[in-house]
Amino acid sequence: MERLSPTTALPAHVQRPAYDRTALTPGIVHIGLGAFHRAHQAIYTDAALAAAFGPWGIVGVSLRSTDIVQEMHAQGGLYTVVTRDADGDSARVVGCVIDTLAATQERARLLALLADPAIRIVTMTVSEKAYGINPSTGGLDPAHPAVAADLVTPEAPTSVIGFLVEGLARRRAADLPPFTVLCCDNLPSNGRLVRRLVLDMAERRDASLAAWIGAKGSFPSSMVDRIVPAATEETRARATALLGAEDALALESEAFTQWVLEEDFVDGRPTWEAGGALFVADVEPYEKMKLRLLNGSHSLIAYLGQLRGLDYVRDVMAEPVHVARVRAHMEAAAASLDPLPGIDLAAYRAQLLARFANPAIAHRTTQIAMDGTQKLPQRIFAPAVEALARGGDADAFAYVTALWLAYVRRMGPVDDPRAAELATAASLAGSAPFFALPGLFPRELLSANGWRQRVEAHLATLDAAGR
Ligand code: CS2
Repeated sequence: MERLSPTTALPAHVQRPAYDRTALTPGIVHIGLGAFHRAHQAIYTDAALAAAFGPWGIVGVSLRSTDIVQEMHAQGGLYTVVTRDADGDSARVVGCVIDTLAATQERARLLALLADPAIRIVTMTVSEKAYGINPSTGGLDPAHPAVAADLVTPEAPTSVIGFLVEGLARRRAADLPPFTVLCCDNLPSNGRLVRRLVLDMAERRDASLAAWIGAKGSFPSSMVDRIVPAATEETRARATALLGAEDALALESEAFTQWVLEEDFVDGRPTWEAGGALFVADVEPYEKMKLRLLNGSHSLIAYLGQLRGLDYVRDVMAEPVHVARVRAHMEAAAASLDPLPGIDLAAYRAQLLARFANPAIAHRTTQIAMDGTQKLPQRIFAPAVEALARGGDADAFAYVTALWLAYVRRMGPVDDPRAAELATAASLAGSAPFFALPGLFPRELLSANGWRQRVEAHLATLDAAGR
């Protein structure tokens, strides 16, 4: 069968780029070419280009893998997103990723692009662990392997922050304005966080560079949301059936999508609102809502599922006793939030329950369970601290923590950048070795009256149940 390419004659029911792709020139570098970016930001960009065409083609960068780059080249940058919900499947071919490159093989080309005045925005989805955050300080961790390497040879970067800093240094040297740095990962105040990391690395090489970035740079925060499971053979088979052509890069996603951004761009942006993006003055309340209600519940579901042998989120949601747990968690998470004008939290929560239960979406609990040390601080520990400060018992958060510890103990070694430390902690008796891991648990939780005991009590119940 034919492979999807720009010359494929697509069936009428397949949505396709509604603009002249051959006239599109690069304006955005995106770092992290995973499924999420391709089913989220790229779709907003396609919608923006259809509504108001402009020089906003995306150059997609893969930091580590080279396979995705080869596949993208083979399909002329095109790929399909199949949206799956109760109304059935629909396919959309996305066209705005006009070039791709592998950072490990084409570092010089990437650095040249970052210094090209045509590139006005650099976006990223590289996952929580790639930023090199020191959990104790919230600043840059100079011991993170890629960060450590970049501090020695900043002109030959390997880390995402290293590329941003070297790119900005080259622009300053060329007397160009900086590019806007737009983080699209599930981190709290993600713009401010990345700004701090960039300034931290810049400061270590040249204080005047840090001052320039501090004065001229912009780092809007953004909240991103769409459930996009890792693609499988079935995903590709479904896309092939809809397209009548083979697509090695096909993805599937739920219909729901949300993007909330701060309006703070140095030098313009695509009209992403055409795809439904919301521009607001302060993204933080939206981020908190999403991290605590969606992602926090997701972590609960993932560890419950892992301990009970349930492979998919929808399997966990098929059991009323687990749904009751999810509801109780959402109740506690919602109580940790300030009211958000215009947002009906009860409706948001009801919608989340339906999204998690979507029978057409096969979202693996293993995928969400990974990297717990990078995810739980903002999803579980931060709301726990605030709940305690408001006089609550933060028991719901103690429960998820216990599930995670039970998961690490029983299913280890787990997929986590701190896997070795977790394995050591798991080999020792009790939960104390976990609580002693540097920078993981906020001090307020460790010193809170009775919270650790709650975790231990839940853990004892889980151990007694043997599952
Ligand atoms: C998930 C997220 O893998 C995870 O940790 O919680 O990827 C989640 O699916 C997205 O944030 C949804 O927007």
